[in-house]
Amino acid sequence: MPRGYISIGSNIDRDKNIPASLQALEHRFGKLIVSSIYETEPVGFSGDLFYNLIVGFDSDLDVKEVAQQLRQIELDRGRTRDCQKFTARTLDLDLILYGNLVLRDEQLQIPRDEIERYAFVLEPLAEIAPTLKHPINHISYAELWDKFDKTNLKQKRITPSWMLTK
Ligand code: PH2
Ligand code: MG
Repeated sequence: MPRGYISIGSNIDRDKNIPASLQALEHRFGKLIVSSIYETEPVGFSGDLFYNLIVGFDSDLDVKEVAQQLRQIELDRGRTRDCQKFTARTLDLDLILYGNLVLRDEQLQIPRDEIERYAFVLEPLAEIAPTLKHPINHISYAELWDKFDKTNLKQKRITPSWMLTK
């Protein structure tokens, strides 16, 4: 059964949308492996700070079906699909990895290039899957994070109050 990893981000109503997304993901995919939450500066635009995290899950669903479920959870959280990558969002759920699958078509890119490009994806991924290797370059996420250029890095681990009561 492949293990998938989802990158989660929100910078609108994040203290509502992140816990709601975790509940919805657990409902659909069962037990989750959940990273710490990182508070991050928006990359590519200016605006409110994000919460970003990564969750892992095990599933036998087809990858397209998983992606469809993620789109539905985003819509349930009031996401509008205006196709703007660099804008504020209530909830962004990106499937970044699905086992060792390598897939590129109009809808899906697995593994997502963002794993190596963005600290808000790589740091939480390295936290929960340090020894796992990237399916294309075969380098572990711990090593990729170790080598990542951290100058001007604007993110920190935080513990929102709703996490303490979980
Ligand atoms: N997502 C983007 C663009 N910029 N910046 C942060 N900090 N976190 C994100 O999740 C994010 C972003 C496009 O999806
Ligand atoms: Mg995204």
